[in-house]
Amino acid sequence: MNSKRFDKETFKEAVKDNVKTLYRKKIEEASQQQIFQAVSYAVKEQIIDDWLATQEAYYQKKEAKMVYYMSMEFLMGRALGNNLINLTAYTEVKEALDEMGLDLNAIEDQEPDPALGNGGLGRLAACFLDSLATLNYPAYGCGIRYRYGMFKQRIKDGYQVEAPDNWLKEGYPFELRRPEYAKEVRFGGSVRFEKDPETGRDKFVQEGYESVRAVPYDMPIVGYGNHVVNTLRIWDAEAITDFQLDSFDRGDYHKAVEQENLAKNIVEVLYPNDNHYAGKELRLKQQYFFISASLQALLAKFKREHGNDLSKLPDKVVIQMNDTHPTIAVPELMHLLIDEEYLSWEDAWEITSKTCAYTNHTIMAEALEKWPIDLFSKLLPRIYQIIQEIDRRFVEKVRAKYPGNDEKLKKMAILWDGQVRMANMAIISGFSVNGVAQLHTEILKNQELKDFYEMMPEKFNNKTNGITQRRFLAHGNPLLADWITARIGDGWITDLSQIARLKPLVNDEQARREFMQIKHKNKIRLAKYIKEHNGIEVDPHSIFDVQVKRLHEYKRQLLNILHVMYLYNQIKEHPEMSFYPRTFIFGAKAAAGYQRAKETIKLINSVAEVINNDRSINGKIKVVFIEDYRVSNAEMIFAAADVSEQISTASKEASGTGNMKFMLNGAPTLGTMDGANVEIVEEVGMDNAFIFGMRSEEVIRYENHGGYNPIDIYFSDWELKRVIDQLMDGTYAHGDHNMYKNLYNSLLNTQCTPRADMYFILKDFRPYAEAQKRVEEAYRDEHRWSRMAMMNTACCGKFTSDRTIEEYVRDIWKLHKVEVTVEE
Ligand code: 26W
Repeated sequence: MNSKRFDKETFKEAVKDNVKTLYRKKIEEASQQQIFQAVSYAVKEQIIDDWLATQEAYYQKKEAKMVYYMSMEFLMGRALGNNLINLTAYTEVKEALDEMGLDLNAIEDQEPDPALGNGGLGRLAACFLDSLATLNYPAYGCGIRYRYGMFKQRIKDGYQVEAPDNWLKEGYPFELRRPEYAKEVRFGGSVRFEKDPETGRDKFVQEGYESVRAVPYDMPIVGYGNHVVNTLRIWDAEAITDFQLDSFDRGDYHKAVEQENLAKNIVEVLYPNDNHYAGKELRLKQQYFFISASLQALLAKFKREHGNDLSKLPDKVVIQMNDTHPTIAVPELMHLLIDEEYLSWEDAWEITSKTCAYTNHTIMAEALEKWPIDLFSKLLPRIYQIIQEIDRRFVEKVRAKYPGNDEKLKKMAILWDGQVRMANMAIISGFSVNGVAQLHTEILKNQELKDFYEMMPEKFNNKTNGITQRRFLAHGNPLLADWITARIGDGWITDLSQIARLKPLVNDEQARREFMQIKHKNKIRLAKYIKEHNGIEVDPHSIFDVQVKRLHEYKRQLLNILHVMYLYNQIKEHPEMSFYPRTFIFGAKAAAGYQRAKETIKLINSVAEVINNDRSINGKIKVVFIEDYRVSNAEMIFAAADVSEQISTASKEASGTGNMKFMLNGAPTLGTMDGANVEIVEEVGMDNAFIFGMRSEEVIRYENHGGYNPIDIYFSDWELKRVIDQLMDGTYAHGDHNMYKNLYNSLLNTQCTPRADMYFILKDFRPYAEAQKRVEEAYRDEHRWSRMAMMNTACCGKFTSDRTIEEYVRDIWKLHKVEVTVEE
C-alpha cells in the first residue's frame, strides 16, 4: 500500500461504509461473514479501477493477441488473501483491520473455497491465470459457473460422506454478472439446408431444438504489483423466458418446462471424477454449453475490435484446450465460421486449425473421452456432421500416406467402433499437442500417441507444469516468505529463479537453524489445526510425512498405508528398536462412485484409530486423515511438511504439481521416477531426494508383455504377507473379515480386473520401505536434513508457473506483454 489508493484510513472508512450499506449495521454488530463481505467489496473496489484500465489497455493495443484458456475446471481457492498479496496490500490491510480490532486471518476463513475443479488439472488452470496476469499477458479463462463445486468431504465412522458445496450461498463478492453478454446455446433437433432467397447461398437451419441462455459471470484475476487484472469468465445457464411464454401460448407447455429444467441442470454440479470418464450425457451438454457460449463471445469481440475479416483470427486469438474436455471447440468453431459467417470449409479449417491447441494431462486409458455416436449425434446433430467431415478428410490422408494399413485408422480415426474419440479430434485439428512433463511427453510420443507423432511430429512439444509461488509461498507460508525476502530481497515473488541465491546459505549454520525454526512453527500451526479438526495430538518434533492428493489407485495411497501397518507391526514386535517418531498425514477425496478408493480412505482411518489409541507404542507413530482436503488447507499443509510423498506407479502420473509445492516449502521428495519428479531430482540432485522403485520403462515393458505375478512376492516376503493378510483378519475392522476384501483382491486375485496388482504395489513395497529407512536416517542427522530441506527450496526455481507460461507464450501462443498504467 505504497499507493494512495490503498490508504489505510480510506480503507477503514470503506469497510465501515460497506457494513452500513450492505447490512445496515455498525462494525461491532456485524457477523464475521458480513465483515468478510464488507472487506471484500472494499478490495474489489480497488480492483475494478485496474480491471477497467487493463481492458482499456488491451483495446488500445489492437495488435495484442489474446489467449483463451478453455477449461471445465478452475480450482481457484480463496480470492481475498491472494488478491491482497497481488495488490501488494496484504500487510497494510492486515494492519488497518488490526486497528479496527479485526483479524484478517479469521476474515479470510469466512470465504468459501471456490472449488470449481477436481485436482491437478483444475489447479493448474488457476496457477496459469495468476501467472498470465502477473506477466502482463492478455488472457481470458473460460469455464462453467457450477452451482455446486467439488463436494465437501466429511468423515463418518472412518468413511467418506459427500456433502454439497453450496459456495454461492452467502453471495460471492468477487464475481460480476454480465447479462449484456448473454448468448443462446442450442441442443438437439435436426438440421436442414435451404437456399437463402436473398443471397442464393446455402443456409443452415436448425429445427426443433431446445435452448438455454448462457449468462457470463466475470471474476478478476489480479496480477502481482502490475495493475493488470485479467478475467475468468464462467457461464451460468438460465431458461430463455420469452421462448417459454411463446411456447406456453402455443400450448407447448411441456417444452417450456423442459427448457427450464435443461437450464437448471446444466450447470448444477461439477462432475467429481478425476481421471475417469463416465460417458454421461449431461457432461457433454456442459462441455458444449460453455464452449459454444465462449466462442460466440470470442467471435463477437473479435469482430467488434478487428472487423469482419476472420482470416486474421489466428493472429489475434489462440484457444488452449485444457485436456479433451473442451475440444468440442474445434467443430463448434467450424460451425460458427461456416454456418454463421458463411466461410468455405477450407477457409474455416485453415482458421480453426491455426487457432486451436491441445494439452494432454493423462495417459490413463480410463480417462479418455469417447462419446457414443448415437448419443452425440442426437444431442449435437450439426456438430456431429462437421466431425464426420473432419474425420473423412483425415482418413483420406491416412489412406494416402499408409495405403492398405487399417491398423493406422484403428488407432487414429476420430470415429471408430461407434464412438467419437475426442483426443484424436484434438490432435488432428489443432496446431500443437503438448504433454505436461518431459517424461510424460516422451511417453506420448513413443507409446500412447506414437502413430500421430510419426505422422505429424512438428505438433508435439513439452511444457513442464509449474505452480504459483504467490499463493503457495507468499500467501501460504508467510514466515518463510518474509525470511527469504530478508535474505535475498523480494525479487523471487515475480522471478523465482532468484531463489537459487539461497544455495550458498545452506552452508550457513545460522541460516539453516532459522529455516528449520520456521518449519517448526508451521508444524505447530498444522498440529493445532489437527487438534481442532481431528482431536488428535501430534508432536511437532516428529517427522511430518505427508501425502495429499486425489485418491486414486495409481497414486498408491495404499502402498503408503500398508507400509504404516508394517512399521506398526515392527514396533509392536520389537519395542526396543530405535524408531524416530513419525506423523503420517493423509488428505484425499475419492470420486463418489470409486469403491476401492473409498475403501482405502476407510482403511487409513481405521489404521489411524488403532495406532493412535495404542498407548504401548508411546506415540511413535500417529496417523492423521485430514478431512476435506482443499486449496485453503493445502497451503498450510505444504508449509508444514517434512516429507513429500510422490509415490505413483512410474509412468502413470503425467506431472504432478503438489510435488512442486512441497519442494518450494522445503520438503524433500520421497518418490518414484515419475512425472515431474524426474525433473525435480534433476534440479535438486539425487542426494536431496529419496527415489525408489520401478522405472517407467520397466512398468511399460510389463504392461506390454505381461509377466508380473504378485503372488510370488507375497509368498516370499512374510512381513509383507502378514500386512496384506491383516486386511482380511479383522485387525483394522473390529473383527470384520470383509471390510477390505476389494482391496485385498485388487492386490492378489488374478481374477480381478484386468490383472492383479495393476499398480505394482507388492513389487515396489520393499524398495519403498528401504527408502523410508533412508528418510529416517537422514532426518536424525539435523545438519544433513536442514541442508536437504533448504536445498529443495533453493532449487525449485524451474517449477514456477511463470516459467511454464513463458514457454507456452514462446512456443505456442506468441503473445506480447501489455503494460497497464494507472494514476495513483
Ligand atoms: C473425463 C474425466 C476426467 C477428468 C479429469 C479425465 C481426466 C481428468 C484430468 C485430466 C485429470 C487430471 O487432473 N490430471 C492431472 O493433471 C495435472 C496437471 O497437468 C498433472 O499434474 C497430473 O499428473 C494429472 O494427473
